[in-house]
Amino acid sequence: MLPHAADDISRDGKSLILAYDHGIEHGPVDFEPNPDTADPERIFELATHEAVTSVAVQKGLAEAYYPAYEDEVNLLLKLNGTSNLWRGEPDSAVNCTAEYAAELGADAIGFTVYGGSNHEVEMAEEFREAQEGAREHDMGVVMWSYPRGQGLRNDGSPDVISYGARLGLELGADVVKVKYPGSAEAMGHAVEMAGPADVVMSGGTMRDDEAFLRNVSNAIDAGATGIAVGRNVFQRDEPERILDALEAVIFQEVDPAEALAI
Ligand code: FBP
Repeated sequence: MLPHAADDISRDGKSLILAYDHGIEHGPVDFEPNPDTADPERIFELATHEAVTSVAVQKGLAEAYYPAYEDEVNLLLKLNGTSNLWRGEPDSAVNCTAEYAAELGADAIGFTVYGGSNHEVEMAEEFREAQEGAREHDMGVVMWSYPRGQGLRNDGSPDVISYGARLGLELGADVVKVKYPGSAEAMGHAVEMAGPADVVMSGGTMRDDEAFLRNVSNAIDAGATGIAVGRNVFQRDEPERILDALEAVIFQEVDPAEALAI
């Protein structure tokens, strides 16, 4: 395995990013299944679980909560993000610079690029600035590569997801986060297109334990290095239990049924 700038947010080449930017991206509705999770403290506590290799948050949460957790948790600071109140063509406001992320103690930066959107050109240019800033400060770069917008009829198709993975490589991401394309074979193609960049799948909407873990296991078998997951952890009644199972599936490569029985 090649050494790269995202080693600080992985363990043995694998990663579990606990994503918690939902308060901006989707709004309070995402906390309804488990109301305690509206409190960021609960998520930072969860991020101390051994399975979690970093927590992905926006600047405001990092400023308020990270100082108390900096010895126990790796910070992946999301530099852009837009609320669900926005109704335009997919776009994401740059809310933080790489320089300020470094000041806050970030180990890596996260950045969304909506390839295919009317705003793709400007987003790629913003990504360039963030990526080069991260390199200056020795931080890893994680791209949320989510092609969507204007002409894209099916943003979850395997071809589109592989193209998203390739965009990440071409633009200089260390880790590319893509939607699960529906099968191990399709994930394998995305991994191949990403070359030396790591590919992690995004968790998506809530699924039952075994179906969710089966997708994760298929992704790992296909060469993905982990997951960036939010709702499938914090919307569960017992988030720690699914983190225990994810630890087994991702880092020990245990079969999902067995992982749930541990
Ligand atoms: P989930 O595991 O909850 O899907 O979180 C991953 C993530 O990429 C978040 O970082 C982000 O807020 C959300 O999904 C965006 O999901 P979508 O683009 O489907 O609204």
